[in-house]
Amino acid sequence: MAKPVVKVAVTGAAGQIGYSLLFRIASGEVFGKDTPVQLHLLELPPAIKAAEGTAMELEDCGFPTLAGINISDSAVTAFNGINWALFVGSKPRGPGMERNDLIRDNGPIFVEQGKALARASQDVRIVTVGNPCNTNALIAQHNCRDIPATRFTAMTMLDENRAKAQLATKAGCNVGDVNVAIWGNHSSTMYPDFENGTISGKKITDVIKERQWLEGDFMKTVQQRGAAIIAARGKSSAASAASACIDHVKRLMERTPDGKYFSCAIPSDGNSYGVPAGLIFSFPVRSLGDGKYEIVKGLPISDYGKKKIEETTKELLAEREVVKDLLIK
Ligand code: NAX
Repeated sequence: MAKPVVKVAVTGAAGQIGYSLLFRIASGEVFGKDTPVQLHLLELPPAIKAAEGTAMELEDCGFPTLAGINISDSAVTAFNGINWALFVGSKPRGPGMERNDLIRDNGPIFVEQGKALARASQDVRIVTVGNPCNTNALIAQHNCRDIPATRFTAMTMLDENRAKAQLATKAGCNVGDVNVAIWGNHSSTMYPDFENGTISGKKITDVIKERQWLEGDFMKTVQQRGAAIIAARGKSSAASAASACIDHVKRLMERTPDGKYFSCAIPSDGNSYGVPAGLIFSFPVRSLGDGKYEIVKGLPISDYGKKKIEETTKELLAEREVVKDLLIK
C-alpha cells in the first residue's frame, strides 16, 4: 500500500534555489520512492507566472511520486495541511545594503509566514534557508507559538558541506570520510569545528597537521565561499544550497549513525556550550529518527573554540536585538 502523502511547502519557489530543489523533492529522492509528495509553492504575485512555468516542467518530468502541485501567493493557503515548510524565499541583499537593513527588510516575511503555520499539520517541521536564516527562523518560531520550538531549524548544512569538501581535498580523502560541524550563525562568524571533527575516525588535527592552514585559509574559504561563488558565477549558490537543504531534511529524518553528527541551527536549550536559551544556533546534532534530534553534548572546547563560539553568539544576540519588536514573548 502506498504511504501517506507528504505535503511540502516551498517558499520562493520560482527563485534560483527553488528551481533546483523542487525537482529533487518531486523525484522521490528525499521522502522515498514509495512516498507521494504534494508540493505547495508560495511566491510573490509577480513571480506566480514563473512558478507556474516551473510547475509545468515538474509535471513534464513524469515523476511517479509527484501527487500534485498547488501554487499560491498566500501563505495561509500554501501552508494548509503541510508536513514540511521549506522557507527559501526572502529578499536578496541589494548593493550597499547593510546586514541589519536586510534583517529588518526580511523580518516581516517571517512574521507573516510564522503566523500562517497555524494552518500546517500537527507534525510540521520547518527549515529556514532564506537569509539571515537563523534570525528568520527565530522570528517565524516566535510568531507561531502552537508549534513546538524544536521543530524550527535553519540551514547550516551548506557550510558543513563546504567545510567537508575543503578538508577532503587537503587530506586527499573522500568527502564521506569527514565528520565536521558548524557552530553558530550562517554568516562569516560561523565556526567550522576542525578541533572536534574527524577524518576516517581520526582527529582532523592529527590528519592535517598544518594548524596555520586550518585557522587561516580553511576557515576563510568556508566563511567566504558564498561571496566567492557570487564573484565567479555572478549569482549566489543555488544548486549546492538546494542540495544542502535536501541533506538537511534527510539527516533530520534518518537516525544518525554512531560516531557521527551533522550541523543544524536549532533553538538552544540553554544548557549547551554557554549558548543562551532560545537563540537559533548551529550545533553538532544527532538525529534520533523521524525528525527528533539531540545536541551532541560534552565535546571538549578549547580556548580557541570558545572564542569562536562567543563571537558568533554575540552576532546572533545582536541580530535578535535588531528584530526584538517582531518577536512575540
Ligand atoms: P532568488 O532571488 O533567486 O529567489 C527568491 C525568491 O523568493 C524569488 O522568486 C522571490 O519572488 C521569492 N520571495 C521573496 N519574498 C517572498 C515572500 N514573502 N513569499 C514568497 N516568496 C518570496 O534567491 P535564491 O537564490 O533562490 O535564494 C533564496 C534565499 O536563500 C536568499 O535569501 C539567499 O540569501 C538564501 N541562501 C541561503 C543559504 C544558506 O546556506 N542558508 C545559501 C544560499 C542562499 O544564499
